[in-house]
Amino acid sequence: PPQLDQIKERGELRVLNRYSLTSYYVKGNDALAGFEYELAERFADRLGVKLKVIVPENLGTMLHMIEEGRADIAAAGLTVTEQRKELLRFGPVYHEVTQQLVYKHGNIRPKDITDIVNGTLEVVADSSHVEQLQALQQEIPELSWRENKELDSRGLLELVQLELIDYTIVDSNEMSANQSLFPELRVAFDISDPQPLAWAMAPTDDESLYLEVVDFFHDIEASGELDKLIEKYYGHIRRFDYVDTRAIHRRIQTHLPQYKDLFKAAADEYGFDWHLLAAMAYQESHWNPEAVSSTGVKGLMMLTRSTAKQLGVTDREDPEQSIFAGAAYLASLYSRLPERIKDPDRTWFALAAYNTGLGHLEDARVITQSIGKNPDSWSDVRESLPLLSKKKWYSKTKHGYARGSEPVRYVQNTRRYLNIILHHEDMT
Ligand code: ILE
Repeated sequence: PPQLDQIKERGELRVLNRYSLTSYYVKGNDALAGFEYELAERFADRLGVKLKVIVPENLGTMLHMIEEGRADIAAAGLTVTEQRKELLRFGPVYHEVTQQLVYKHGNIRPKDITDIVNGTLEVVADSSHVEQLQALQQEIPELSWRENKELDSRGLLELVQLELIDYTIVDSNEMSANQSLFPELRVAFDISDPQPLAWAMAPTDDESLYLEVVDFFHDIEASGELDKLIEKYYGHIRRFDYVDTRAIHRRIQTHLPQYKDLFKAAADEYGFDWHLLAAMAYQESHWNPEAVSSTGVKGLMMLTRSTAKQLGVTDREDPEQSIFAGAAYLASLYSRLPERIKDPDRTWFALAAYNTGLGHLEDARVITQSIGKNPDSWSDVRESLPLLSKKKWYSKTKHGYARGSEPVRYVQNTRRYLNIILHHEDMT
């Protein structure tokens, strides 16, 4: 009989999981919790069977077990990677994460991957992190690392905390979930692009279980349950920390149509691509005209009170006023940049200035020049912006301290949203 019927006859769904704050853990009162655990529980309920969670001794064993069909599903925050796609069948993508290089505060912060070759780097054996390092090693042959078969991400974070190793790599969702346990640990930089997470199954000809999983994700997405779970487990993740692509796809359908004509009109007036204004507004407010932040910025384009005043805005929550003022402000920043900076860099500079102000951006450009890099290139200035939060650097600048990594993320996210919106338009 098909696998799905076998599971129902057996009365038990066998799910592989990992102990991790993002997938499976025991709460103080002995209750079981975890994003993956709760998802699996709902799926078992749907089939009318009991859930049996199995935690293999390590990730490599988990991957073998699922490949050989010794369990039904691996629901463990698994990254969908090229190598794994050859061996496993993945269900729908339910989340995206980046791989982050972690070090301990007080030690020197590595600026990029070449800075870590002299320290000890340890990662979970058989993980997506190993796959990423192997790819990076093609460019940087001296890159080396140890693979740990006993510890999971949390254990490796502990080793960094204890200074037994210098660095580890963990997924961004796990880093956020564990951050409060390890307040001294810091993310140095992302070592991967955003990568999808999904459940894994055996790649058999029998698709019965797979199709049920697809329906399940479709249903919990439509009912809003998936969102609630994501909010419950990842809700504390800060506004800039990750790009939730599922959410934007949904809001492109539910929210964007109401504002599209305003974006187009403002874009025409100020000479921008309307998709860019839409992407900024998404980054700013998720297209919620009443959005407010703790720093007092407000509305679709998240204008500060003073910017709004300068631009004659009487009601920051009014979508039309907000969009036109946001576009006008962006246009004025764009025009005040040095003539010789051409697009696309010019646009990215204007976006960065929208987030942090022209003064701080100028400071970062001065730093960029002082270290022999090109102050007119966004990819060079992007490297210098985070220095504005370091005393050694900001003490010498004109405008002083700034959380310089914010504009970098702002530009990065907005560009991602821009691509998604453009792509979406192509398909409709
Ligand atoms: N997402 C990562 C992977 O799939 C985790 C590594 C599970 C600890 O390899």
